[in-house]
Amino acid sequence: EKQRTLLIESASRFPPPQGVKLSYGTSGFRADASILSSTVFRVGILAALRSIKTKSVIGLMITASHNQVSDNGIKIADPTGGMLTQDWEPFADAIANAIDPKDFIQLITEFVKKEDIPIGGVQSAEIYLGRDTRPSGEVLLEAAKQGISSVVGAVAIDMGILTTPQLHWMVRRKNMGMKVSESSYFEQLSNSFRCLVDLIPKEDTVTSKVDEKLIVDGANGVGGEKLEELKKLVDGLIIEVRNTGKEGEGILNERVGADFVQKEKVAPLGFSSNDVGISCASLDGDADRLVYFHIPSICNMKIDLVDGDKILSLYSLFIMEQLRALSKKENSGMIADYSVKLGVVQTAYANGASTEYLKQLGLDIVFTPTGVKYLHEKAAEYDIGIYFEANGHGTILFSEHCISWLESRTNEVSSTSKGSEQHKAALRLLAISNLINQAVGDALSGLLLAEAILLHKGWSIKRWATLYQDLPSRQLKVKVADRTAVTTANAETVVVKPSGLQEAINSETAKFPLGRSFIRPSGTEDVIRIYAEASTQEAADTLAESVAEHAK
Ligand code: NG1
Ligand code: ZN
Repeated sequence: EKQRTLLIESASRFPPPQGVKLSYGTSGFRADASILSSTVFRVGILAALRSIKTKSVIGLMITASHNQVSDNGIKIADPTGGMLTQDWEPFADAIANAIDPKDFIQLITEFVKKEDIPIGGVQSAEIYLGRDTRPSGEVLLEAAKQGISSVVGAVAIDMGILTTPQLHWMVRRKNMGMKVSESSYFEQLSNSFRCLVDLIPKEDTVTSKVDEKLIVDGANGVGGEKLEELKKLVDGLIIEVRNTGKEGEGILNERVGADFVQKEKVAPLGFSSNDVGISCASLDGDADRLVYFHIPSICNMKIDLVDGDKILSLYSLFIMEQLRALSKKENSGMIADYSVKLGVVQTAYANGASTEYLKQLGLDIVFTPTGVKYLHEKAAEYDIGIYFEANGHGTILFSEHCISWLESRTNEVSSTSKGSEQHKAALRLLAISNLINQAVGDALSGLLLAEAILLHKGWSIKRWATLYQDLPSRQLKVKVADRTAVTTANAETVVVKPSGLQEAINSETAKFPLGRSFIRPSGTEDVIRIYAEASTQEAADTLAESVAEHAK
């Protein structure tokens, strides 16, 4: 009863917006910040319930990633640091859209009963709150706190301004019983980076000139300022951060950031012809996406893009090399007694040339629908699962079994086999598992891993970019009244509804050599997205446009 009164009282301070329907989607709720207070308040309640139910710390991140600065959003980090379990998404949708306060209270009461959540019992709730640098973040943070404190026994802990992956990392680590702070995050990243660098064979002659420095576009968001912190702890890399979001540097995500760079294939603001030939990288607004690029010519600001697919390819190549070293018999007698199952997860947006390249490496490749939750889940089925979206969101997951096997490999070795190639390979894989974020894609840890591998291989970004040649591609979107009218199958590669549309796409695609095209409803915007690739840019453009005509 006390709980009921508390909820009614606090809910009355956050009336829901009229005439909008929100959906939890693949990245939580996102909308114009001005209409989000009630949603964030309600998600605060949900997070408290989730924390009581799972007897674990839950995370709430206030961010709208690469969206424009006037937008904001909220997403939930589950106990393992991953996305909210899909079975709770319908409840999230229901409470966010309940207009009548009575309906709202009833939804909660029913859900608590159905899920058997012991509110007011011995189990307390703890929620970590993080937010990006958006000005609307503070007001929304307050709404989240009020939502949390309207559940009896729930406590909100404000972790301050963070990247999305930092918050997920903290939730995961806390639930593993470890101490959590931002400095422990930076230490873990920089220590494991150093470990990888120390393991670079000294005798290897560097065949090509390694890039002297890396320029990083921080999208005028939270990632730039965090990278400034991290780089102080990292020896052996020269990193120049631009678009840090400091006064006068520019607007969040406006012609800057990983999303802009990957979609437009031009250099972000703040880069000029002085940067031709230099290795560059771009983060998105909450630093969970990373792409690399270099500007080949002073004539225009077109870039040679190293996207998520190519980052995935670099990681895969390096990990395969380590696994190969591990399975080699050496005099030490140490042999791999278990074969590590390595898998790669992509979506239909992966450039066809990347998939071809990975196949040639002999890798096991699987496709899932767009959305990190699908890729992550699939990657977790392997001993080592690498997933990336072309847009630069991805990470590498190591199974517990694989980690303990690697640990035993490194511990058991006799003094004679210390320093053997096998021993080093095991140490490298362990360092990667510590460096790369096991909760979600993380631009900062991803960047350090890419840099470590480039140093190891003595590769420049130009060498990396030539691993394979991307097929020309084009992405378009068309605004539609109801995006749910389109449904797809086979990891979004085939349209099921409306009927006849897939046949139309097939006949357009057949007109172009190496043609491939698909459409799907966006999970984050009211649009249908169109993707096309073909042997030339003109062909990809034409194909995308003609498919878009059919989608309208
Ligand atoms: P939607 O709007 O569903 O296409 C976009 C990205 C996803 C993912 C989500 C979450 C593309 C084509 N789509 O989803 O990959 O990152 O945002 O932020 O880049
Ligand atoms: Zn993001």
